[in-house]
Amino acid sequence: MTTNRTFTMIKPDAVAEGHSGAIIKIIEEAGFRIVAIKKVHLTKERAGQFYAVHQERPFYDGLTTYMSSGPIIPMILEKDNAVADFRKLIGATNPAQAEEGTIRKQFAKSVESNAIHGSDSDENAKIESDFFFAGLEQF
Ligand code: DGI
Repeated sequence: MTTNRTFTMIKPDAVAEGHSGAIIKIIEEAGFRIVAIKKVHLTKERAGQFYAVHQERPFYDGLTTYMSSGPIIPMILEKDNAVADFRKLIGATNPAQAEEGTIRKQFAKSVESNAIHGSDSDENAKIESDFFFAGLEQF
């Protein structure tokens, strides 16, 4: 993958409440091209694998229960400076600290149910993209 790609997923609360279209519109209007997209429902075990880095944290059980509570929409996105620009577009993990105009400010309900994910490095973008998408899907 080039360094101009990042990985995102619209999380269960935002999908269930019908915000997927609005969120995708914001992402495209910010200049990101959708490279790959699908809708999946993770098991708690698969959600746990995705967030394995947090397995010792007190919020891990709640996080994996939440992430397996309904369908999500994973996507690979492409744009210059994709990782940093996308983190800026989604805003802080805790929506109470997210800036006006960010996706989390508009759609996140809490630090856990925070509407959307964005990779925090090029390396993780690649790992996370490969977690959800086969090579043939990443065009
Ligand atoms: O990259 P982010 O999603 O912004 O944040 P992260 O990678 O540090 O954490 C991954 C997810 O774990 C985050 O989107 C929500 C959850 N999380 C992180 N910190 C906390 C948390 N959940 C709770 N309840 N409390 C936390 O302090």
